Amino acid sequence: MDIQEMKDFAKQIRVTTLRELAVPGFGHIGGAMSIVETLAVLYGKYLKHDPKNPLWAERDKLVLSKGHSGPALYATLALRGYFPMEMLTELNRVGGRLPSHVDRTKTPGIDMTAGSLGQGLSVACGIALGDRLDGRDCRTYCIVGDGELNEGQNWEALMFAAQYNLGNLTLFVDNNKVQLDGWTNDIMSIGNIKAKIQEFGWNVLSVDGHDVEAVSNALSGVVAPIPSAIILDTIKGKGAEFAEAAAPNNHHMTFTAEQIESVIKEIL
Ligand SMILES: Cc1ncc(C[n+]2csc(CCOP(=O)(O)OP(=O)(O)O)c2C)c(N)n1
Repeated sequence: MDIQEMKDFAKQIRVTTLRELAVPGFGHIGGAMSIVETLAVLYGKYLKHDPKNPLWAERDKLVLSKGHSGPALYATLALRGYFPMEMLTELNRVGGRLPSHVDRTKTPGIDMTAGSLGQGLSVACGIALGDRLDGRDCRTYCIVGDGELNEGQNWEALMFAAQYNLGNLTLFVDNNKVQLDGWTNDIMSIGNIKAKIQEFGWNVLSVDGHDVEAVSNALSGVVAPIPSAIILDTIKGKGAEFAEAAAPNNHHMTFTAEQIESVIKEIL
């Protein structure tokens, strides 16, 4: 996809995610909306994948470590043809294939089961190292939240990736400044994320996470022999006005079908 197509794809992902969330009437709207542009760029251009063969060994892998943001990834996977669009109605349904937190045993296209925060980057390191040891030419992408970086295991993984020169690993930090119950700066500030990760020996870029062109340009600049991180400056709830306005209480919300439809009208 070119830049305009990726912008259109982002809009489609945002609207599809909102319609998906409208079915149960509750869910993790905030952290889903903040990664939409990143998913559009990954699945629109960069990710080497095959929706008809989700377990293709040579594919690039995506670890959505902030697994509660599944609704946006499910919408993306459905739009790319991993499963029928009608399956999106199963979100958050007991026994359904789209659980509230992503699960690789339930949904085609999910590469790691997540929900217990802080573990994804370690798993991504293992996948990237394993691909390299097996001679596979593929990349691993991992998305963590800024609040999630409060978990110490991330910092072990940052050291590990630098030590083993995991140039085939790209980390996205969705820096939407909010976590479950407040602003990250008020709960446990992570300070200058860029400087910290750089100091761990990574190649680090910072971009507006809602600017498709900027995210795309950042991704084209991550061909380094060392691991790369892209810090995404984002807004929790982006595009869903009622959710944006509720920050920092917009992690998990209830909403009406009317609220969702009026937001969709604004987007379209
Ligand atoms: C180990 C662990 N501790 C606590 C939680 C509860 N929890 C779920 S989401 C969340 C906040 C995450 O914040 P952030 O990573 O910034 O996510 P985002 O704002 O992007 O949704 C917390 C504390 C969890 N899922 N796992």
